Amino acid sequence: MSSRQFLRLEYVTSAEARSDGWHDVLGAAAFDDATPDIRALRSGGAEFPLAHVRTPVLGDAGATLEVWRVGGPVQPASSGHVRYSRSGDFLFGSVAVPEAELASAGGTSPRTPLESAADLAYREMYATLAAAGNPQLIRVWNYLADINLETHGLERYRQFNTARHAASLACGRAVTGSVPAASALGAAPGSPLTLYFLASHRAPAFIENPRQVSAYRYPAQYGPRSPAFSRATVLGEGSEATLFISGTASIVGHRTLHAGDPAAQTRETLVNIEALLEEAGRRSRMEALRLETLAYKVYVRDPKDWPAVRRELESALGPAASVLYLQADICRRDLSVEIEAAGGGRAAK
Ligand code: 3EB
Repeated sequence: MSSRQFLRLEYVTSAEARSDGWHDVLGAAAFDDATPDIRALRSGGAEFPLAHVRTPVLGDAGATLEVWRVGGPVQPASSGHVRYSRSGDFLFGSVAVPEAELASAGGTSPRTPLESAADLAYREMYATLAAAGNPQLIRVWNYLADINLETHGLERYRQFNTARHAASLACGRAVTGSVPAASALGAAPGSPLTLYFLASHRAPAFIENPRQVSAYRYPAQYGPRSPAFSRATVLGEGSEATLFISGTASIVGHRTLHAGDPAAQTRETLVNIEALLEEAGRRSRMEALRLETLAYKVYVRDPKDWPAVRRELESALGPAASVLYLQADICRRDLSVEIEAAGGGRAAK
């Protein structure tokens, strides 16, 4: 049988999106204010889960969709705050939890509204996975408003880490080692906590970066609970492998390098990504993936840094690479840029 299915990633502008076929879309994320486009998609019969992420798109592409396609028929469903779809071995889900919904949950609650929202989102995500036969999380994207703002005595990114850690343990999930690739970024003020995720019944390879301390082993100076993510995951082997590179930044060991120099941060980040490509190739007998063949999402904190960041990427990847630039706050104040990537499968051939 081995009806091997491949995940295929595309970034499409909303203008391109209207003319596309949607039958093989497992799930998608819309960046920037794509609300009218979402309505058009829905009225056109598109039923796949769609995360709405409020991070401005840099440049003039306008609202952009990140589209994950599979080979076969897709079954959409929902449960609580989770909208999800399954196709063969894959599950894609999207969850949005407004913090205001949780703010009245109880005056004596020891949790902040964000912690309550993250706790609920993660529990519902894990419950969805459990109901689907417990596939493994491969990749999670997390977006939260005011990520660097301190409230209740703790930066909101650190509150998020506290809740992710607790909810994962409570649901019997790993917080070190076998943890998904991830990104965690800021979103426009007032945005609900928004996650989307990919899961599979096959276990991925969990890849760490030899140049970096594993995020789940960060020392306590970065917050009371460490972020629970792997530097990358690889699903499948050889020419059928798909590589998911987590949000990657100018961090060596556990320290930020090149604070205040976005071009140098971009170069250091690319060195980290190359180290991950090498590790992934070694660990999963993948065809050597080259930097130029991946699809990238680049988060720039300050739009004025975008030209410098783009110059570095164009010189490293060439002009033809697939790169979506977004404005987003990053989880350490001294980071100006963060880059995630995915690639492989058929596209790598
Ligand atoms: C870092 O390397 C940068 O908390 O899920 C990157 C990817 C980062 C994922 C997360 C955080 C997360 O620590 C920040």
